[in-house]
Amino acid sequence: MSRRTLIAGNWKMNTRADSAVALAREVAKAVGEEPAVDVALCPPAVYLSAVADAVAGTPVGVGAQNLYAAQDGAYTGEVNAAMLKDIGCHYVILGHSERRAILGETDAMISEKLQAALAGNLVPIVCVGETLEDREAGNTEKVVESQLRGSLAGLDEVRAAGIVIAYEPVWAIGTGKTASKEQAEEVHAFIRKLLGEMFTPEVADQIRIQYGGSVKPNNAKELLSQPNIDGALVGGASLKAEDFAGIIHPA
Ligand code: G2H
Repeated sequence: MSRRTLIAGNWKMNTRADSAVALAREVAKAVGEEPAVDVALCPPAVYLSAVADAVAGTPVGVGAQNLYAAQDGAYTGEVNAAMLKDIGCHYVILGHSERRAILGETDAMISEKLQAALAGNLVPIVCVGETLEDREAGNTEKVVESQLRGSLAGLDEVRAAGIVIAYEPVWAIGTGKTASKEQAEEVHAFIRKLLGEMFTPEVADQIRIQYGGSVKPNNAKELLSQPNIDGALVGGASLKAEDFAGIIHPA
């Protein structure tokens, strides 16, 4: 099974209206008309519309960094899947470790968001990953398994095939420390095996598993060459078009 690589830029809480549009245009230009990989930009929610307009007609997709799992109603400050779809989103990042740690998102909340994303025809990018403490205690697989089983609870096989998983070891996020290609591949292979048990091996074979955590132009190629690494979720290096382009088209 050949899975198409997905490189997504998670801008987190960065950029302003003008710099977001300028960055999106620069990325679209660098990506070209027929990239060999799928590319997505995930700006802050307030700039999604402007970024979607800036990349309209190009192969660059747009994704949100979060959603709220309810339909319209009295949920002050929240944005739902239908609204994201309405303004041109194709993807949505769910359960990023920063939201888990800072905003208290639980696997149960992420599984509700996942159902809402799929019902709204968005492609969810579900993030999992262990802390340094978990890794040093030898609990990486246990933690990742528990996050995956919890976050994907209630998901059926048909829909599972279309989701994206992002493995992001928390100790490698924004720290400049990247998992080695061997460390990353080991966990990606474990995730694929687990997905095979949760769904079927055929479904697991279709699910794209991105790596995230200090991905840069100088380490992207070796990470992306691993058999179970199907893309990257890029934070810091997605904020400069040149660096992001260097990950999309590794030298
Ligand atoms: C991990 C990643 C993007 P960075 O959070 O999701 O960020 O590449 O800055 O480590």
